[in-house]
Amino acid sequence: AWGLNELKPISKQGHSSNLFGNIQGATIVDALDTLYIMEMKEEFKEAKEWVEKNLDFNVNAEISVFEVNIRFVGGLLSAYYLSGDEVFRKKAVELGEKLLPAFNTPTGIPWALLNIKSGIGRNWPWASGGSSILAEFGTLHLEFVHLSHLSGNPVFAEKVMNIRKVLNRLDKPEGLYPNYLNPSSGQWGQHHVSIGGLGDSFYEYLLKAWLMSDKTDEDGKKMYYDAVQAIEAHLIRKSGGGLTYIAEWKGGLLEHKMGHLTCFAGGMFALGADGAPNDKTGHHIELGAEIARTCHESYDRTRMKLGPEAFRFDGGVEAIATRQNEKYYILRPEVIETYMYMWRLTHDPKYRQWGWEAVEALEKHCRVDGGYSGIRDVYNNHESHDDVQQSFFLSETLKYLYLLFSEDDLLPFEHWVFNTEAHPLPILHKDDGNKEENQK
Ligand code: DMJ
Repeated sequence: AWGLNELKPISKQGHSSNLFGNIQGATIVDALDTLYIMEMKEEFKEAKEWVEKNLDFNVNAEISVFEVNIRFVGGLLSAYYLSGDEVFRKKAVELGEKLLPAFNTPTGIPWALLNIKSGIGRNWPWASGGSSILAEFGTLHLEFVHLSHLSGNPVFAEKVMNIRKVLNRLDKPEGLYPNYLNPSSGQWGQHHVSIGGLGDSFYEYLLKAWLMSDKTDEDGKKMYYDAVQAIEAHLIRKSGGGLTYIAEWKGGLLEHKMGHLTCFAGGMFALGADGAPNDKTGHHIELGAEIARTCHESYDRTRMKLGPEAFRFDGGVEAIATRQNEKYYILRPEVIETYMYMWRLTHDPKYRQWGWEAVEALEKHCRVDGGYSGIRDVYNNHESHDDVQQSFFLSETLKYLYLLFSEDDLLPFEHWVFNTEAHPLPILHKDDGNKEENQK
């Protein structure tokens, strides 16, 4: 599968997902920084040579703006900041320029899908009345600020600052941000709110935008802590058995379900604890710890000790998937990501123990001849493999595990923030335009 997007580790072929159109090389680009951090020098060199010779954005491809941004732009930016190799900076900026036509909408809220040859955009046909998705247009900020920083062209930062402006003008139901926003009318679509799929990394990027700005982005800070307050009031609940979970909100009604994707929020709450207003630092750490515990329970209550895609707190169950189509595990990182943040911020050894349980389960159930595969039902006695190794397994799951068992001075939080695909980006220090300092 070398040079293709993803790997089918059982059939040992390439796997192509329509998220990347016919841009190729998702796994190579997503894994560059992981190779670098793990000191896999030969492999990094080979991957760099592939990028130099073959990574091509002059293709007729309809791509997901969000996926290409977090995996390709994010991957290239991190590879540049870690290695200093110019090719990665050039390719990141070239790709960023290709994404700019996505913002040609009446409000400047970008389309979800873009043909990078014609510059024509559109939205997912299933998204509420032609809406753009909160977690998609809200997860461009970190990369686009860095694109402006590295290219000297302010246009990238202007595009994402405009998204902020549009959001700030809108009324928020109960202080919450719906998952759908129409890019033509500038109005919300359906009032569905989620800290998992469709919403998740929007909240993550508010906090990280503030951290990445060396805590100068006061707007990002306020939006983040206000949002957390509304989330606590309306979405966070405790089960009868004492497990804290984050429910989904549909027009005021709660669905007592939590996605694997939502488990990243434990790490986010802990990362944001330090800046929490009104002496709430301890409370935010505690919230992170409770989410980590709940997500660990979702793993521990399966036969394979790997968590399902979504688990419920209703109908007499707690932290268990009840629907067949929610029982799969596709090598996602969010639970391990939260263990890594909790470990770094508390040094409670249980997070390393929980991480090690996940390592053992991955080796036992997901390891196959040609790599690692997702599992169709984590409650079953026997593995039914989906034969896909998602590119985020190398960029996120393995990187966060590696960091969980490394010293804190490997990519220290004082200098780096991780984009939502675990690509580290340096904090832009206010007193220092000097890139070398930022690269520490
Ligand atoms: C990744 O692409 C990113 O972590 C994204 O934020 C959510 N989905 C996958 C991993 O589950």
